[in-house]
Amino acid sequence: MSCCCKALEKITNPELKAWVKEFAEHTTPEHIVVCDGSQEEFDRLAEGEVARGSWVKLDPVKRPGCYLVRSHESDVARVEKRTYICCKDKNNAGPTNNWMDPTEMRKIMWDLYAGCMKGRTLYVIPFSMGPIGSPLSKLGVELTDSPYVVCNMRIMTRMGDAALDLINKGAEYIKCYHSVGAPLEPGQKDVAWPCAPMEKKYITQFTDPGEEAIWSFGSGYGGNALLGKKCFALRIASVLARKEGWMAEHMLILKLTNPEGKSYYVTAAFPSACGKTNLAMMLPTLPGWKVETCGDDIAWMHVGKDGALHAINPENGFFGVAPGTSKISNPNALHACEKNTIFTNVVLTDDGDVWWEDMGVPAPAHGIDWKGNDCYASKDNPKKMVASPDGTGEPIKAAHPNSRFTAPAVQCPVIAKEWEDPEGVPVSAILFGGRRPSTIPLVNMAKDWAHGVYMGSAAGSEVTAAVISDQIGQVRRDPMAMLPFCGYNMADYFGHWLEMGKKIAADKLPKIFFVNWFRKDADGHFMWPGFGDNSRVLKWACEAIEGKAKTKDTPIGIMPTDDAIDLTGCETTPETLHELLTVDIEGWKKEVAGVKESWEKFGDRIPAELRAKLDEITAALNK
Ligand code: TSX
Ligand code: MN
Repeated sequence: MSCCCKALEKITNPELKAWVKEFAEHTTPEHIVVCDGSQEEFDRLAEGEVARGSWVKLDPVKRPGCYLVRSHESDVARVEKRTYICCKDKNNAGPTNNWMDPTEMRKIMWDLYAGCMKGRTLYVIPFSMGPIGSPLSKLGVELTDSPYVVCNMRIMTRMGDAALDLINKGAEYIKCYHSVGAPLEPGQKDVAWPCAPMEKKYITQFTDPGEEAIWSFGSGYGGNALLGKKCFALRIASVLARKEGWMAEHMLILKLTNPEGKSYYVTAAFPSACGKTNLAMMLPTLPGWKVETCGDDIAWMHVGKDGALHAINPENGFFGVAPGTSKISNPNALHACEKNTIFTNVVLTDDGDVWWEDMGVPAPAHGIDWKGNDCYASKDNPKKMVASPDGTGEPIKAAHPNSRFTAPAVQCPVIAKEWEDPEGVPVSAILFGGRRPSTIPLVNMAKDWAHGVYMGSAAGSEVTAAVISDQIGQVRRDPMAMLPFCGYNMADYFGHWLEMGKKIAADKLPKIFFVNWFRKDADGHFMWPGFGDNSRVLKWACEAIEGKAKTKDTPIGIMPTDDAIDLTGCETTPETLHELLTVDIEGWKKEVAGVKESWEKFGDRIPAELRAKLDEITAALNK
């Protein structure tokens, strides 16, 4: 790099320019590009990756504007072990986060960044989380040496000139540092997916007031590298939200409209593998009901002038798990990724299309699996692929279980017209949930806000295929589905939730529900059909919001009576529904004890008001 003045001329904010120059001088890239966010820029970068043999352009008729990318086999998911919250006081990170002293971490990572962009291009990505210019949006600038990151950020955020304009005019922004950590020596041939070994990977959030920043090194994948998403919109935003009096949550946002035409906005937080994206785009089986999507992963919520809680989706696209996405589970997601989509680690078919497990279409006769190897339709099981050309042998996972589609939100056929409303949508209901094969009923409404916060703190999923077999059947607690994403002490986060309940107008407090689509019977069969039939539960929730639902008061909350859930046209029998709505008192005593145990690591930092809720439920169960 000779002089970067020309490349940086679009940056008129002197502070931003100085920062980019400093990082460029330290990382020594060959070129610097300030990204404008245009389609031409996306096409140029994508075609560059195709030309060098890294990406594959998919069939322009079947998948216009789409690409397939295969990551390195070691770089396929978020790396929680390598994710740190860095603040002066370790207690502010809390017992659920990895912590390191900020000065120590800056030293380690600054050394790693030295010369790390040699032979590469430094891309400057200005972006907005949330609609450009919305009072609820936040700006960031990611510096990266990965064209994959640039192209994904263009889909997942509002990236480019409009965001840079705001920053040039002096708007605040979060500095996001990223490198794949794979410098190129002169003449050295690049690999398809550059990244660093695990022990050099770091995903770091600096969270002390005024020092909020993200430093990421060594990984090019998803949440490790697309820094607007988990690092900014959840970890950093949760810290800013507490400071500024709002909420940054791991929640979908949906718009539900009843047959009378009345709409409700619902947010929902579930641990991974509970089908959040599916619920966000659901096709209700109840006639006349409609679900439209505002977001599938993150909600930023503020108390509006009207006293109600307003939610915006800070993202611009979906970074969805591909396997399991089918015409049955989520036809709208399939439509969203028909064009202009980046597929990562799925199967490439011979006709230039993609395939993954449980896509709902038979496996292709031949394909290239996520590792780049040939794979073949299984003779025994047309839904699976095998490594052997004769179609025999054990099925393989031809698409990686964490393979993804990155698709623009506007391509979702049921995107709500309000999804980009700069004021956000007023939230009427908040759902928590998890995969709980026993004990937890189909639906249960909190008696008040604090009880709802208790419910959120108790969320989690039962461990199914744990490596450690003695964990099977245990609940892995994932409070508010924020365990990997809360940027500060989770006990303080519960306290912030309680505080927010006091800021929202009493008559506009969202009702809080705990749902469980995953109850199993003695034979291990799912008892609730789930998917579009979840609209039956949402219908009851709307009636409860209106104060018109048939309810029963129970020790654990307010539940539907057996006849309160509309089963018209549903395969579920009244007997099964009765079981799904029965409180298992003994099971619940164990459940509450489990929640209490999960709080132990927080010591006396758990808010007294929350402890009181647990004691209240315990007392009611023992009556
Ligand atoms: O996404 C799911 N949802 C929410 C949908 C709006 N899934 C998939 C979870 C993995 C990401 C579900 N799986 C749901 C659900 O409500 N419920 C279940 C469990 C289940 C699976 C299959 C059937 C019934 C329930 N039935 C048949 O396979 C025929
Ligand atoms: Mn998520």
